[in-house]
Amino acid sequence: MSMIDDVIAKVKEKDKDQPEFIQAVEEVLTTLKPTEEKHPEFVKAKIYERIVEPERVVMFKVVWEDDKGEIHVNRGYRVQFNGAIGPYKGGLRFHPTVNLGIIKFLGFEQIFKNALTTLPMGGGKGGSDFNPKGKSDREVMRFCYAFMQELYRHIGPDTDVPAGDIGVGAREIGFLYGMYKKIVNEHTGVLTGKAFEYGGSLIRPEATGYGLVYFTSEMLASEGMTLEGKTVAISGAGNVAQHAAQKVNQLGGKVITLSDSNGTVVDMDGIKGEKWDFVMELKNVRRGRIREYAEKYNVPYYEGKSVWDVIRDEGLKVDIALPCATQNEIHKDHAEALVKAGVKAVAEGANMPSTLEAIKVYQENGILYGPAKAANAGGVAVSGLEMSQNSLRLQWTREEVDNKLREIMRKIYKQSVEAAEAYGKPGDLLTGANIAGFLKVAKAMLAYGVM
Ligand code: NDP
Ligand code: 2IT
Repeated sequence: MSMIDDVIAKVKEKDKDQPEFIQAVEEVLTTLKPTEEKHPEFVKAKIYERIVEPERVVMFKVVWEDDKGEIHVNRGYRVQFNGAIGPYKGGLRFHPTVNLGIIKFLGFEQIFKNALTTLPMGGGKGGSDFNPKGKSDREVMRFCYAFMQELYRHIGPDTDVPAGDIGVGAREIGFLYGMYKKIVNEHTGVLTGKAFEYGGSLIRPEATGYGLVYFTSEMLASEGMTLEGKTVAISGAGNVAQHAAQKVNQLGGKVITLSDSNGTVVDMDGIKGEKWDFVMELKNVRRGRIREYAEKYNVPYYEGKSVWDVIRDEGLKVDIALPCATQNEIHKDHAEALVKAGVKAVAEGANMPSTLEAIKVYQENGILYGPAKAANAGGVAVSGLEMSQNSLRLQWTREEVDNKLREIMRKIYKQSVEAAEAYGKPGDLLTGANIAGFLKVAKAMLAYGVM
């Protein structure tokens, strides 16, 4: 058994009630095997064993009152996973499925993703099992206030800088930042994803989706292809899916699907122009269900099915798949259906949307595969640029930020390709991204000695 297998076995034993965390550790560490031989110094310093243990886990209760005066108790989390290369950085997720294992998987992935961005950010993640769905704006406000009344003591612009994720967007960041500012009496870059008016960065709302599509373009270019004329399946209908769709449209592709947790719409004419505007209003203003799109435009709606179920069951032809909803949405049978559908590239907007078995199917069938921590790093990259702008006390133009984002996505792709080659896995972007991110963090950890 290799040392890495031993570390994985220990995590499986110690954290056996955290399946998503185990999956993320297995995915990353398995691909790090080629570094064992080249870096005996990492082995000796037990870097592999140290990196799977969070530096700090904060769990707290959040008590709030709904509009009827009823009291609710939720659980809050912040996992400060690894601060070797910069302040902890990563989003907050509000979703009923949130538990410690999910936050740890997200925080662990974030370490390597943030290192890949080339910016100085450590890895962290947080959130709550609070369900914003169906809550009034005032209820969400009271929850965010209560959440920040505890979180504020654990974060800071040079300590830990949270942002959004599922269920946390511009509205929630506004409430959270407002309460932080009130308690601490400081205007600082303690959260990213802020609105432009109070210190946010232009392009941050678009950054994850745009970055995903820039990364996809880099992958396609390696085989002489572009997005022009390609049929694209996108899952989700939230922040990442919306802006991925917008950028695909701008680059001449055709987006034929969107989904939410209730079902999937298929529009073979493409979700663009006024139809895309409708989705933005539906999801960001009215907070409605994607079914309404099918009703308005008279296109098929598949209740209870994911995009990948629909592709499998209806035999749709698709060139590119961009999963942008949640973890483990693509299983082995879905991946096999994507092969049958003629898919050339899968790039992950969501975090860990493909199971380990699905990834194997992509790899065995020569599908171009852009793993989440490389492909969706545009969001946190622009968060890093928001931190820079806050420190400089100025705000860059859309063009400046978009150009920097494009350049960062190019660098992430290049680092991943080069590391894959250097460690004997040419063309394997998963191995390349994991190794490139790991090396930076491992070297920093080594420099600090034994701690
Ligand atoms: P949003 O909350 O804006 O949207 C999430 C979308 O995914 C919604 O359409 C939601 O449907 C759907 N969804 C969420 N959970 C589930 C589920 N369990 N089953 C089925 N559908 C689900 O979140 P984001 O767009 O910000 O995040 C999407 C993914 O991208 C996540 O994996 C996130 O971690 C990742 N990501 C986000 C970044 C960001 O900057 N926001 C950066 C990098 C990655 P419904 O409304 O019905 O719940
Ligand atoms: O998963 C992610 O990278 C995010 N949710 C964005 C994190 C951030 O700090 O912008």
